Amino acid sequence: MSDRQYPGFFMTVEGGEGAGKTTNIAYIKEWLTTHNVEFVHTREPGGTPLAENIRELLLAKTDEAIAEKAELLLVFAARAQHLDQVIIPALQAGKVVLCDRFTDATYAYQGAGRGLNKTDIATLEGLVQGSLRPDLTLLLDLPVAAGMARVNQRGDLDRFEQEAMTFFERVREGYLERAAMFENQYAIVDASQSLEGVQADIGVILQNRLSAYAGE
Ligand code: Z5A
Repeated sequence: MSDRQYPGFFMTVEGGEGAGKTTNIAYIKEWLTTHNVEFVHTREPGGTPLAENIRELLLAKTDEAIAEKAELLLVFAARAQHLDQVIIPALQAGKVVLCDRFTDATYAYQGAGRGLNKTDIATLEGLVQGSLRPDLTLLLDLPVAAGMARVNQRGDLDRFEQEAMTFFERVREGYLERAAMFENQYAIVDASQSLEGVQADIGVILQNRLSAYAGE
């Protein structure tokens, strides 16, 4: 749970390649607007000009390979800025923060995917976030092959999207492992369903978890 010194609600959306985050975040924003919920939509890596610059460094395909620990530190540098400038002020103001990826992605991609030490990730998490954790993490889950089939239709792939299937299998397992460990934080949605089915499930979750923030 997030540090309840903040009156707002911290919601993150996670998932592997082709899980439909962008598509479903658009649906969530529509739901929040319809229910008169005051919210801030943001993303990681990114969310501020400085953090967006770090995002570009992380996603660009360059000749110089990024060392895994450099990647990890860049992710947390962007996060520190994002928390300071955007997330914490919004939570302090009592708003719902809808964040496209957060630290669970670091455990999944840098931890499970790259094989970096989870204790090191936890140390950085504590340094950058203190006790702040998402109140709700919506995990859009689907088999890797199905997700990749959707992504491959998109054309130009970024530095992460070029990884091997085995990397994405580990990422998926990493997310599912965290969902099992933090049952109160996570809501898993079967993202292999039709879009209508996925959004019906998301609607139920939002109704259950966010009605207290609705302005009806
Ligand atoms: N990263 C990291 O390593 N460590 C960290 O700590 C953080 C991030 C925070 C950028 O993320 C990268 O950063 C990410 C991990 C790393 N690696 N990658 N790749 P991002 O979130 O910006 O990028 P993304 O993963 O590509 O997300 P996305 O753009 O939202 O893509 P998506 O989940 O695939 O969503 P989509 O574009 O909505 O859907 C893909 C396609 O599927 C699209 O054509 C849809 O129309 C279709 N779709 C969606 N849902 C359905 C259903 N239900 N049925 C059929 N078709 C569907």
